[in-house]
Amino acid sequence: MSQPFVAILMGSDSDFPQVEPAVDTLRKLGIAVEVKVTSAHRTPEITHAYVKDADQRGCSVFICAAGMAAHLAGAVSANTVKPVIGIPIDVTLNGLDALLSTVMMPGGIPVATVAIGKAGAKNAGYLAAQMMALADPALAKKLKEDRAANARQVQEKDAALQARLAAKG
Ligand code: RP5
Repeated sequence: MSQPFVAILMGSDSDFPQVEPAVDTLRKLGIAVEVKVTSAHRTPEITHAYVKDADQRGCSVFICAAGMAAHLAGAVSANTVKPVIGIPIDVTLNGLDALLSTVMMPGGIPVATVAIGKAGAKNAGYLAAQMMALADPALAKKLKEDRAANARQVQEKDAALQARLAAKG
């Protein structure tokens, strides 16, 4: 059986700077990733064919990023019953256009929509990993360790801030 992987689709290569944290997060957790530029509007047939093919090859979760009238996540969800996570990209209107286009799906075709831009992309990576961890105890352990490391970093930052404030008197 082929290795499970996450497919990250984006509507344009111009989306990549905001999508990159999703790639980094998944790679940090040791999850295989495929990244593809394909558009719901500009390359609908290629998008459809890729989703069907990736689904059959063992894609566990699809992450879809698009800006403006962002229909990519919805178009992907229409063609698979694998979980689909949508990242609204900030191109125009501060990303609000993409947020509403991604999140407001009709009943029966879900898209789990994360925050606009880079923070959303990071969370898309974590959310996909958490979904995969339901059937992968080793991955669940990595995620718990990652959370603990994050908490330690916050505590260290707090300690540094307290030290700076104390030094000011
Ligand atoms: C969307 O249109 C893409 O996802 C991108 O966010 C936006 C603009 O694309 P480019 O004109 O930069 O290729 O479909």
